[in-house]
Parts: sequence; C-alpha cells; structure tokens
Amino acid sequence: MSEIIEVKVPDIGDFADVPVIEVFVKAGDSLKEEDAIATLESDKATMDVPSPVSGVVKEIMVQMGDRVSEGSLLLLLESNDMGGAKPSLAVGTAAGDAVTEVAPAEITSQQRQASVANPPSTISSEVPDMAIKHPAEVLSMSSNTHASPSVRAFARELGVVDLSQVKASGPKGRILKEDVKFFIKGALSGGATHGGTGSGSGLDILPWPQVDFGKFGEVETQPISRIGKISAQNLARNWVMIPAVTYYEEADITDLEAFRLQLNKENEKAGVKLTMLSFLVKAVVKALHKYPAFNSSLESDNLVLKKYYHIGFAADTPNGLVVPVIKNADQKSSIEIAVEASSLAKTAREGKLKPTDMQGACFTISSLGGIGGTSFSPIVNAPEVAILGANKSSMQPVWNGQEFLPRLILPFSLTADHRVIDGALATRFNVYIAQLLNDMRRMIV
Ligand code: CAO
Repeated sequence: MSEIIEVKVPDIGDFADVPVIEVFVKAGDSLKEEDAIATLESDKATMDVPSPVSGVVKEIMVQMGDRVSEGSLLLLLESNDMGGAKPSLAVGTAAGDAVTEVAPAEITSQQRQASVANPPSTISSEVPDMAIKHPAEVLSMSSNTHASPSVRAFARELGVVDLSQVKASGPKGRILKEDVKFFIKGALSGGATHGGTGSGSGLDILPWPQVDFGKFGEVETQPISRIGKISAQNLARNWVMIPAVTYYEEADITDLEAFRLQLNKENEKAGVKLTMLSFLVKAVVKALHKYPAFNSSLESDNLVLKKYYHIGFAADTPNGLVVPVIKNADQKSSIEIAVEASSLAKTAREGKLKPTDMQGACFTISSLGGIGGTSFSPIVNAPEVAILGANKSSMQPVWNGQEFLPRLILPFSLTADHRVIDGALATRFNVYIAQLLNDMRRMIV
C-alpha cells in the first residue's frame, strides 16, 4: 500500500526565507531515501534536503529562486516505504566535506554526539552549526568553487577531486550537476586525437599505495629538483597518452668508428672531437628526409609535417635530464654538430640553458653509449612522434657467410607513436639508419 507524503522543509536552524538554488528532481522521478531533492542556501550555509523515504515524485511545489522556511512544502511523494522514516535534512558546507544526516525534529544529545563522532575536520560539534561557515571561509576552503553538497558528493563519486577545474553555469557562479557531467565528458574525450571520439571510459586505477616506509627500516626523504618534477610530469603524460612501440636494431659501425678516431687524431691540435652522437644526428636527419612522417606532430585530426630539422638530444645533468636542441642540423657538418652538442651539454650541466635552447625539436636522440647498456625503450618526447636511443657499441663476432669477423656493433632502438608510424615504417627507418651508419658514403647520395 502506498501513501502520498508531503515533504516539507525541516528544521534548518535559525534560517527563514531561504532561497532554493537547485531542484534535483521532477514529477515522475523515483527517489531512494536520502536522495537529494533540492538545495537551499542561506547567507551562511548551503543545505541539501534529502528525501525522507523512497517513492515516486507526484508533484513539485517549488522551483529555483523560491524562498522557503521550515515547514514549506517542497513536493508530494508517493511513498513505497512503509517504514515510517522521519523527514531528514542533509546539511553541509559549500566546501563539501561536511554532509551529515540528522533528523531535525528529534535531535537528541546522543544523536548530536553520534553525528560528530567521525566528523570531517571542518565541522564543529554543535549539530545546527555544523554547516555554518562564514561565506569567505567557505570560499577559501573550497578553492573558490561554489557548489552544493550533493553536487560535490556527485563529483567525488565520479572522481572529480578538484572542483575548481569545473566550469560553472549556475547562478552566482554555482557549479551544477550538469557542469560536472560536462567536465567528465570533456576529460574522457580530451586526449583523443587522430579520429578519436573519446567515448571510452577513463582509467579505473587504484590509488597510489601509501606505505609508511619508516616501519621497515631507516629512510631519508629528499626533495625532487625542479627539473626532475617537470620531466616527471612530461614523461608520465607521454607514457600514458602515446601508444608507443619500441623497435630494436643493430648497426655495424666498425668503419665509422675507425673514421671517427682517424679524424679525431687529425683534429687533435684543434681540440675538435667528433662523437658518435654527431653521426647519429646526421643519420637521423637523412632518415627524416626519406621518411617525413617521423618529422611530424599530431594535432587533433591533422599531421603537421615539419620542413625544418631541429634535433634534440637528452643530456644527463646533476639536476636531471634536459633536452637541448641542435637547430637546423641538416645545414651543419658532423664536426659543427659535435662542437655544438658538446657546448650545449656543458651549458646544460652548468644549469645555464636558456628556454630557447630547448625548444623546437622535431625528433630526439637519447644516447647512453658513453655509459653502457645493450638496449632500452626511450619515451617519445611529445609532441614529437619518435625518439632514437643508442647504447654502447661492442665487438661482436659476425658471420660473413664464410667466417666470423670481429665487428663493432652499435645497438639502438626507436620508440614511435603507433598512431602515426606503424611497425613496417619504423623498421624501414631503423634499417636505413643502420645502413647509413654502416657506410657513411650513403650520407652523400
Ligand atoms: N658506444 C661506445 N662508446 C660510446 C658511444 C657508443 N654508442 N657513445 C659514446 N661513446 C664513448 C665516447 O666515444 C667517449 O669515449 P672517449 O672519451 O674514449 O672518446 C665516451 O663514450 C663519452 O662520450 P660522451 O658522453 O662524452 O659523448 P657523447 O656525444 O656520446 O654524449 C651526451 C653526449 C650529452 C649525450 C652524454 O654526455 C649524455 O648526457 N648522455 C646521457 C643521455 C641520457 O641520459 N639519456 C637517457 C635519457 S632517457 O632516460
């Protein structure tokens, strides 16, 4: 058996003639007990009125902008709950954390204590006051956002922790439920490019583990450098956003290394030193000419192809990783590139690179050859679409069809954005780089 219940504004403390700033329901809606019906806003607090019982809304008696007081009729509800629940009131600060249900008609001291037994840190122990904050205080606590407790709860449920990112469309800059939904839709489709519609769901991942390491042994906490923080953010974004694949290859650089050592001997007096990195830059520029897709960036549904050849290289510095850029590398000789790279690396280690020294790269090389390693997968440096990594060359026995010969082999890898570069193209690029390094005469044809 059902009955029609008049849902009225319960005891809202000392407030009267309070505006209704949001109505969440319409006739025909099915409500569960505690579902928010409307939000009222006094000059000191924002309050959600929840449904006292579950049922179906028959008629709404208020609309946004109406002013109400205790006892004002909000709606008629056809109840399907015969449990005789009392109308209740959800009171919260606009800062959103203090949502507590009380039965205002029958607040006993026991209930007051129960309702504050596990309180958010912002509320006081007096139940009628628990929602009341001076508006300025509320604003500062809520990072200048303005939203009712139910909207905040809704946002939290959907994982929106920082409401200041949500664009408000409600009166007086108030964030509405619709605004939160719109924000979520935008966030889900935000990273989509290259024809993406953003209709997939977001990352449903566990929170970062919180471990008290001190429980297991001695620890020391060190602040992360500014460069470290910036590169961490960039790397994390690039790792998550780019569907990247790494392709491994080897180049026989026996003759090239002999040539490099010979040139370095000849130029010893001049103090000029050719490095493997400078040859890698030359080879990459040549390969970018042959395979222009590698010299591009994705912009929404377009591929921007660059007609210039600025090559970044990862430089290890005491403060972290930076990527200075050799501009117009196609117009420079290997020696000029070696001199410039060495000067940029020195400036980087001294922490004196200018922002312009690190801008405009088309493609990045990360050379660990001076250190070691047999292979690694570098992370694409967005908005570039590929990166080349090199490790330490070593003498290997290579079968020439008749015998094993000692050859100097350079292992290298290419990580590429699969949205732009597929595996066949990436492997062709790698094979071409290997051919160039194997026989530098190919550089001039
Ligand atoms: N194989 C074998 N030896 C190599 C080599 C390779 N692929 N590349 C360089 N070397 C040798 C050099 O010949 C040199 O030896 P000599 O002093 O006997 O001539 C020695 O290693 C040191 O080289 P270098 O480091 O001075 O010069 P470089 O041009 O190779 O590198 C730079 C310059 C700036 C790339 C490098 O100093 C650097 O910072 N590398 C680290 C990059 C990095 O951190 N990448 C990771 C990014 S992702 O986490």
